[in-house]
Amino acid sequence: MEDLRNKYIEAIANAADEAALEDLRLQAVGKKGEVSLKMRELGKMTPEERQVAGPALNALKDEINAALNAKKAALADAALDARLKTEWLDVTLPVREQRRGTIHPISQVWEEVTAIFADMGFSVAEGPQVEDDWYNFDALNIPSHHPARAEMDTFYMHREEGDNRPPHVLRTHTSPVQIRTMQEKGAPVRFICPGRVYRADYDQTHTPMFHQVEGMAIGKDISMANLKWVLEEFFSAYFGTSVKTRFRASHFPFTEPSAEVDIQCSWEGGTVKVGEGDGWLEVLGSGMIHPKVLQAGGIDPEEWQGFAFGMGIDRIAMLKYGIPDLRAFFDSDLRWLKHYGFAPLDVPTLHGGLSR
Ligand code: 2NM
Repeated sequence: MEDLRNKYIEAIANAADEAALEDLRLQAVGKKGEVSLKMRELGKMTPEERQVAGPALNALKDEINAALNAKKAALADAALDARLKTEWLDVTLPVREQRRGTIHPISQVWEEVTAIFADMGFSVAEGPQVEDDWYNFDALNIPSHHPARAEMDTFYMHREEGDNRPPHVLRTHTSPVQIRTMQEKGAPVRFICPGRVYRADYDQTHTPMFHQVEGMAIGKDISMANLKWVLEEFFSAYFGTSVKTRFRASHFPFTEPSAEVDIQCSWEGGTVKVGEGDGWLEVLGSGMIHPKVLQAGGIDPEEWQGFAFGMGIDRIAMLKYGIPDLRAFFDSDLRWLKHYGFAPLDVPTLHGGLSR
């Protein structure tokens, strides 16, 4: 019995894992284990022999079971220790640097423009980017045969075969929003429409999606004189310095008369500086809203008149912030955004400053 005890106690102490322990348990105290077989022999013994061997065998069985349980717990502890070593975490290390996003220059300029016009009493209107061709063209006095429809490189959204209704288009300007807003609000009215517009054009100075802000003011006696003041006020606030404008006669289907507007600038040293010098830079189209356009907006041209204008947000963003390449606006390059982007939560206002 002493040999049996030594054999198992030693084997249990040396067991490598739980599977080996289970094998030993079966060999020793399982149903057909060595200790169990010995216990079966008790019946053949004399009562005297049994009185000695019985308790001894029971004690041996208990000792082996205890050794098995203790070794099992020790193996589990060792496994946990090993795992904790590999999963060790140094909570005293400094945290990783927080990545902070920036406000895209287009978003910044969009907000700046909105703040300046809001200060002059203009509200903001928005509308769909997928438009009826009536709102995008007809309502703006651009008839179906007009070359502008082709020239504008419109993205047409063709209907299913056999459906002869006119196609939808991706709006080529924000003017359709102006028609919708005239219809909704009537006159007098004063608002701007900033937004994304689409033309199938891609080169150094054109992207197929870009940003525009158009504006209009309608009243009983609104004139080009009011337009000139509003635009000079706008550009001076936007560039932070007094800016002269120059109006040149032009033609648009939706305005009559029409004018292209240049802003004063200097061209010294290969860089453009707005608000100084005697050079000019074209940045805007404008005019008195055509009577047919007022009519399309549900406003009586015999009673009301007004001005309208349109300019590129991306373009004036490049001018103000010295951004040389238009296409970089839409590359989503984080290094570019870090360089040209603006502090989040630093919302442009006239009292707090348009930008930092
Ligand atoms: C421009 C140039 C000139 C314009 C016209 C209208 C409307 F809705 F009254 F017809 N909105 N915007 C307009 C006029 C836009 O962009 C270069």
